[in-house]
Amino acid sequence: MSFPKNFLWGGAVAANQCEGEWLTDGKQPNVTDVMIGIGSKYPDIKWNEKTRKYEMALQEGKAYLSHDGIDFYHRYKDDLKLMKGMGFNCFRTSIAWGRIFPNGDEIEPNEAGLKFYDDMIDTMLELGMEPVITMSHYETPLHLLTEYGGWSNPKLIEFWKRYARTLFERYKGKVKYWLTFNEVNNLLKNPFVAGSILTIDDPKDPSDPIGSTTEKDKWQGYYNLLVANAETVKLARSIDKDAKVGSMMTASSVATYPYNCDPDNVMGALTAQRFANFYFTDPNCLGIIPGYVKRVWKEHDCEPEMSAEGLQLIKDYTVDFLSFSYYRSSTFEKGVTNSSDTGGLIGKENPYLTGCSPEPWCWPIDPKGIRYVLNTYYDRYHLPLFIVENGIGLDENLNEDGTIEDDFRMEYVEDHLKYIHEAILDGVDVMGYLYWGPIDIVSAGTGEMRKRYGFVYVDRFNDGSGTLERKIKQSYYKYKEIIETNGENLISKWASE
Ligand code: BGP
Repeated sequence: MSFPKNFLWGGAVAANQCEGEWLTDGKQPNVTDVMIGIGSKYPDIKWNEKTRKYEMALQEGKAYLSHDGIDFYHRYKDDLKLMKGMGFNCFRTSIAWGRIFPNGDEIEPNEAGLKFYDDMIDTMLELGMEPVITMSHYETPLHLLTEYGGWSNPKLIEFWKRYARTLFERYKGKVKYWLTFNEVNNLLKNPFVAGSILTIDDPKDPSDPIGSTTEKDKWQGYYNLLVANAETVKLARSIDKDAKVGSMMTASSVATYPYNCDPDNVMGALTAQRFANFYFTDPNCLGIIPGYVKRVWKEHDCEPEMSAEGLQLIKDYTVDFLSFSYYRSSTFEKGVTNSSDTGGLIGKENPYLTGCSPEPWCWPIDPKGIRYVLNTYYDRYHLPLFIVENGIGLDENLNEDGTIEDDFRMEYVEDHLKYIHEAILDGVDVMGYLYWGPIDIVSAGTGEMRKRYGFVYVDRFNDGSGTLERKIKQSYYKYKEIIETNGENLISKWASE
């Protein structure tokens, strides 16, 4: 059995990690713009630090490589041609909310920002690539945090609706696939990027009027984001009948395995899956707020303010499809706290997995986990599933002759496609596969350039130097062959193994 006929093959990036020109044509900072990156020029930030830090004001002498990105802002036409060169039939990027509503709370959109995306979307369509647009990829305008306290404030729902309406009206008939909030289920683990909500121990100015954020603020943000998601579906249906709206999750944590058959570990793994994933996917896909969430509200006295109208919206306007990122799996053992980063949860090391990405990132590699995720989601929701991120970050340098051999990357891709294919054989409706970072971009987790995902190399380094020249890696031709044959080359290879 083959990959489906109209399978969406392509790659995905995010505005804040590639565009640069972070304050051009009226744009104001978004939350990720104040996140400090890791760079060798900046000795106080260690290479092995895993997570970017942020300060509410920019710090002198610190690295913000994302402010210039890979200059996609000026080079997107050529970059998109390179993507088409691999045969992509779709391309995922985000619209930076702050280019359209710079502070988030304006009444009228910023025409210069819209114009920029008009051209970019038209370029994709001219090249025969379906645009897949993330409406907010960790890109809430910073002003909505400093002025309103982020998503804990219900006013953001109104601002969001204005933004969503603007996009749907402008790109009606052009953009068919919309993703609402990137990895929104990171809210509890990383409220700053996923919900522009500060937590109690976050660094901030003591005179900050927002004050400490409580559990209740997080859950209020949760409810507001659920309503905003439903409002988005409702708006899309009323404006563009052909548009499809999906929510977007980090799904690595669905593959949280019990460390062993100790019933506490089995239940613990389920609890981890619930509070890292299903607490968002159940309302987005089924229209219900699960009982285990309500139990937490009750026991910890943190029930958000809700309205009958909001709950009805959540019930009535569920998503058309579910999209997700998958990078790796994790384990649950009682007594071991699961931490997390952009790749998903981190638990006790799984002795059955042998590979991982290189130091200092060391993300375990588990291609079978993607079959588990696809089946788990499909059994639960029976909705089309869209893999919109999967890939591996490597520390790569050009050979003397200007080439890059990245067989390891292709092994990663092929192994994951093998288990995606298995899930398709299991009967799962898989819409497509988008490789994360098909061109080198700034890392979301560490803010560095050194962690390269691309099939296309970009000459830019952690100290900010580089010509920004693009160079094709060997994987480029291999991914092209997979797309050209709709995966048949791999299916024949697997059959002969
Ligand atoms: C996801 C994010 C992406 C991204 C990717 C890889 O969580 O949606 O923005 O960058 O992870 O993470 P990193 O860039 O930290 O390697």
